[in-house]
Amino acid sequence: MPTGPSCFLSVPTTTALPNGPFVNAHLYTSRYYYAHESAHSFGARDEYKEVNPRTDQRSGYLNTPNENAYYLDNGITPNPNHTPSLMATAFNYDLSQGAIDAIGWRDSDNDTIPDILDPIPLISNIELSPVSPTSNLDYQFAADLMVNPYPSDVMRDITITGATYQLDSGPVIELTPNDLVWGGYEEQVVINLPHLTMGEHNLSVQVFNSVDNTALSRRTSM
Ligand SMILES: [Ca+2]
Ligand SMILES: [Ca+2]
Ligand SMILES: [Ca+2]
Repeated sequence: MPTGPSCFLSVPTTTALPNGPFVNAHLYTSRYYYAHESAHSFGARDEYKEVNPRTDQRSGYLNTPNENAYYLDNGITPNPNHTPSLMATAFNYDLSQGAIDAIGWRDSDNDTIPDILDPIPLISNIELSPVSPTSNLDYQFAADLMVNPYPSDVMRDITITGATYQLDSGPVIELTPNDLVWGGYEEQVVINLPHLTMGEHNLSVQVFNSVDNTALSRRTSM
């Protein structure tokens, strides 16, 4: 609630839980306050002076900064770019860019899928190691494949749907996850690469997620 006395002193009050699901309002509350509090329900933060908002405060599924906060990161200097907005100014319905980002209305790659539904998967912990100390040309690799949710647990329905690897210029081979079933938030793979020739080898691992985004990771070694 962006003006006058604090939310908790004015009557009737309107409040909302950050990221929802509830808005507390009164039958005769202005539609402006419903809009303001609803934005909180979707992750937007207050931007008005009285609650000392700072531009370094992050929120929403995309964990984006409160760009239109009244104060800069230090909490003392007024933000020169601060403008009237839904989250700052009573009866103003303009969403600042900070609020738009927090709500998730951002499409960084312009493919019409908003960022919150369009993350790139991650490949981590690719390890190449001899199968045993006595078989130094028999290698195996292991990798962790995971969805890349922005730092929030609000939405977790994007999954890993598959992965491939390619050794040097050989064929692209589909991987099977250790638990045999794709479709988790995280999957692990371990593949044996027996009887490699001496010298340098290139290993590529590609992973796919359920929104058709892929990540490719290359490793040269051995
Ligand atoms: Ca997109
Ligand atoms: Ca995309
Ligand atoms: Ca699995």
